[in-house]
Amino acid sequence: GKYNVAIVGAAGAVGREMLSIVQERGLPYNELRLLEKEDGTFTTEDGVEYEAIEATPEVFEDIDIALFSAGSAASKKLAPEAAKRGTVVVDNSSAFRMDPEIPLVVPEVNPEDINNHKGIIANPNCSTIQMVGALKPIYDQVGIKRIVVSTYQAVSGSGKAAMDELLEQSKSILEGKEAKAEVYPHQIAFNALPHIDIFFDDGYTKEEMKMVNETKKIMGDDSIKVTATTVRIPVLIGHAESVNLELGAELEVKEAKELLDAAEGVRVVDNPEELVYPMQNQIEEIDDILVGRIRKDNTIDAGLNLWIVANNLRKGAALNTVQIAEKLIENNAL
Ligand code: 11C
Repeated sequence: GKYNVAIVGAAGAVGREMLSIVQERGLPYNELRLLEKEDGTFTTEDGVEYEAIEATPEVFEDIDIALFSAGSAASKKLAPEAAKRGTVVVDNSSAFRMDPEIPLVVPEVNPEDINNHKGIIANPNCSTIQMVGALKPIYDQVGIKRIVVSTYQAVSGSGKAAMDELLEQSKSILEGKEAKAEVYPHQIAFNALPHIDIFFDDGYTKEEMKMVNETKKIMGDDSIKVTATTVRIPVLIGHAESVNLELGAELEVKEAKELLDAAEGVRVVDNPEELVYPMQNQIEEIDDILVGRIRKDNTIDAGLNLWIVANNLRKGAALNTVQIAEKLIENNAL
């Protein structure tokens, strides 16, 4: 069968990726309805002009699957309206992720949770997706007691305006002019900001707590200890993560590589002799989660260090939502 599919927030950084991935992967749609804050057109990087219509509750009437990436406020308002009308929503915002009634899914990690939906499925945060995707095969083999993660995140995680800001600031600075900061509280060009999303009273940021809480929910294991430091760096696309693990049992580097290489959606890029390791400037067209710098942490009994890189707009967002939609269709779970 064919399905009516909607993309909410189609003109945004993630929405545009959804649009191209839906077409690229051949999601069997009948109509692809592009929705935005208001009626209008937008042009993608390949020069194609698209028309978007205003996202109102009524436009979901005949929609089977809606991919949402228009921010939490839009999701909170419109996702329940869509679900009420029989649409299955795959929501990329943080609005519903920690709701115990709503599945939070990475298809390579917890595909079975898809079938428990009541109209809304949440897509995890980008930095969480790439971490759990890489850690799942290791977790299944030896268990994971504790995760210490530091991130190096691209500005596209904040949307298109932040990408423009990085480019404009870089240009201004190279021309000896003043750099204007609007999206971020400080200059991001030639800088690193240890601050993503809002701060809580205990000093952690919301991005850090997403990594802690979403990891436990997706892995279905509250006993995993997670501590995170999330940092914005002047890269356009691609998040990197330094991950230190305390495992349930010893795992040799060779075995870790074999496990990761065999896992769906994961690729080992690790050959220090040839100076080969995952890098953010190689990730623009890549769907896989890349893992390198795999080495033992000999300061603890069963320690392992990894460097994980993925495309935050694709696997971290748009691709994962489309993969959830594919599973919904495959499982007859609409
Ligand atoms: C960032 N992780 O890189 C964020 C973007 O919870 O969906 C995604 C925010 C979210 O800024």
